[in-house]
Amino acid sequence: MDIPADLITTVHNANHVVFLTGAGVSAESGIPTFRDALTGLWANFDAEQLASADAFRRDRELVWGWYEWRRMMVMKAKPNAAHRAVAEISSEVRRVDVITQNVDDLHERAGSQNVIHLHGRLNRPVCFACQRPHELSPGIPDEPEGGRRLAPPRCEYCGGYVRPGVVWFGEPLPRREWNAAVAACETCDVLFSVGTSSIVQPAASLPSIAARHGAMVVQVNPNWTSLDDVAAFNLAGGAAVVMPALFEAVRARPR
Ligand code: BJW
Ligand code: ZN
Repeated sequence: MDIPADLITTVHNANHVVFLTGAGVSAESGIPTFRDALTGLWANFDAEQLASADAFRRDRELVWGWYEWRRMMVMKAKPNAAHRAVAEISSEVRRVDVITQNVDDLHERAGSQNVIHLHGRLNRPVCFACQRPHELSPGIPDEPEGGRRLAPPRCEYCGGYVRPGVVWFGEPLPRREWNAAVAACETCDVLFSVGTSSIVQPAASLPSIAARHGAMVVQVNPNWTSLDDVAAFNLAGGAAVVMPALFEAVRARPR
């Protein structure tokens, strides 16, 4: 993968780089992207239909079972070369912020610090009624593999049902995370949008915020997205190939 010389120079001279990541960054760890067709036991379901509070109210065992199956898949998965390159580039740039839409913890497990999770996390469930955090039992859950439905635990404080600690359609993003993401985009020199379809708002507006404040926007994605028209560079390829190539090119450039 050839990285354009102008881009290497810009990253090399940057004080502050933001990575905005989506499901594509974890694809090469074996985690299906959100808009990939569901497979196996879940082939007859549509992720967009399962990721809402209404869906949970309608059929909480179906929704909880789906999220437990995904949590199990993430626990078994390993960070890939893209997660590692994002973590390693911190050694080359004064300030790096990782803003992710992903609900997995693969950036953290690759060594990135202070990852901003815009859409919550699979491993931080909360009570649907009182929002208090719920402690999960340790280890990899084994039940969801057997079937698609699973009863959610009950809240130890109020007896309500426990729900996944993620942001569903129609719900506001966590205020602190959103504010931190906007602030980072307003001051960065370069923003990389990696492996996201740039469809879901408000996360999809972050590259434009960065561009308005003078940052160079770069996209890493094997497929077309609406960001193609905004980005100064489109690096068309898988994140686990492009990101290590970028890191190596920046590191190899003499100071
Ligand atoms: C690779 C690769 C490789 C593959 N390497 N790349 C109309 C206009 C504007 C907004 C709206 C609208 N209608 C409705 C809305 C609002 C809605 C929205 O944006 N909907 C869109 C579908 C249109 N947004 C919301 O509801 C948000 N909240 C909100 O607006 O609140 C308002 C409010 C304010 C105050 C009070 C109350 C309410 C919340 C959005 C939450 C999104 N949540 C989800 C689910 C999280 C839990 C879960 O995972 O189950 O987050 S949705 C889903 O999409 C998930 C993802 O984080 C998010 C983004 O998806 P992502 O990461 O881009 O994945 P994909 O699959 O779409 O794309 C993968 C990409 O990777 C592709 O481009 C591939 O090409 C690429 N790729 N292999 C690199 N190897
Ligand atoms: Zn509760």
